Amino acid sequence: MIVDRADFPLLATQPDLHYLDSAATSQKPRVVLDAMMDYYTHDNANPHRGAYALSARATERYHRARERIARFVGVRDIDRLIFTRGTTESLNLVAASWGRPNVGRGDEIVVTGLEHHANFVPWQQVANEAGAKLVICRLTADGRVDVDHFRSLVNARTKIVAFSHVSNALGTINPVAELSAIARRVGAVVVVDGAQAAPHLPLVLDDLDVDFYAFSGHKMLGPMGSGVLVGRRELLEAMPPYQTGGDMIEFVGDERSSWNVLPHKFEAGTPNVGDAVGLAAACDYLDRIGMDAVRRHEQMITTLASERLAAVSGVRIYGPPPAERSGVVSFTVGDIHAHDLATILDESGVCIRAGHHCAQPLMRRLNVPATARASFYLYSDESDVDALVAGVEHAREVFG
Ligand code: C6P
Repeated sequence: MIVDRADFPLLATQPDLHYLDSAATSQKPRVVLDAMMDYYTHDNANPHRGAYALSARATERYHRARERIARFVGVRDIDRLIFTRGTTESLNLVAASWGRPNVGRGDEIVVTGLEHHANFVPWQQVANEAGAKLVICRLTADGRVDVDHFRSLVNARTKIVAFSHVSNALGTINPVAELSAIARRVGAVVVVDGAQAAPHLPLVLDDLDVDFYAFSGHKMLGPMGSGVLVGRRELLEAMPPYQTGGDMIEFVGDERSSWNVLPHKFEAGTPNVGDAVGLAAACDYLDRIGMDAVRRHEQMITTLASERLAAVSGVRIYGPPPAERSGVVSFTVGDIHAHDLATILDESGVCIRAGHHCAQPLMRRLNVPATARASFYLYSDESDVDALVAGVEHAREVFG
């Protein structure tokens, strides 16, 4: 553990809990809860609207939160950082506002077999509606994107390539720069699902040659309901709005309307200031620890968990070697169903996720109905690994 468990009220008050489901959502440090409480206690008003000091303060806090989060992910032009409800909404925004108007009959969209449904189904929908083709890149036996196959799929008909930076189900870290360079050669738009990367890897998005990058606040110590889309300015400016209503308009005529400037064009309605403030506080907390230290810690704990689990008879681990994975260990234990395993582990306070992890195309390719997934974060430690391994051994005894 590289942080004090006492920083996290839920973990501090439940000392016997082994929370190994941080890829689903992270626990929240007190500083995040305090920042939100402070906003609602002192500065809460509807921003951008009221002509009074309190509303101006709310507007200022929203703006400062955007600046802080942009700095955390290495984005200088803060207007290209759009607040959303999470990765799912960010990706649906791109599919609706860039995909629908730009993808036509005969075009192709390339995704990979690793994708979370949030980066698969929106593209499937765009393709089906447009009469375009969804092309799915193969994986290697150890759960990486087969880059040669990817290269062979990308051609003059490819309008969009969409892939995850880090797989939620296997933890595979994809070679973003290499994949985006392949897409660039044919002028395809590059969409990256960063839901499992932003919380765990140091990021400088200005240095990544991608058009859209999506992530969720709640997986990186921030509140649920906070999320981000970072887009290329020229594309965002040319795109129609995703939703219409208050805040996102410049002028509303009886027949036509015009749109506000970025980022407001894509933030219709009352903004979620409290959650943006909470996510900014999460960025402060993560930067104090240092994302390099977060990554090192997760590599250590994931390697330890993988080695210890692999030594249990019947355990099969999916995905690349631990050094090339984020803090995820996806595994099966003999014939024991992942849900039964999760139930047994829960009896000893070990929280893991079991199932298809919203990645059914991947499960089909792995030829398993479900896996058990333990996922780690900066508050995980060796006692969590001990409890996980003991629980798995116990499950083996129970199920013979
Ligand atoms: N994965 C998991 O347990 P939202 O729900 O919008 O915050 O994030 C969706 C999403 C998109 N892409 C990836 C790679 C993800 O991991 C997730 C969320 C959670 O793996 C819940 S299914």
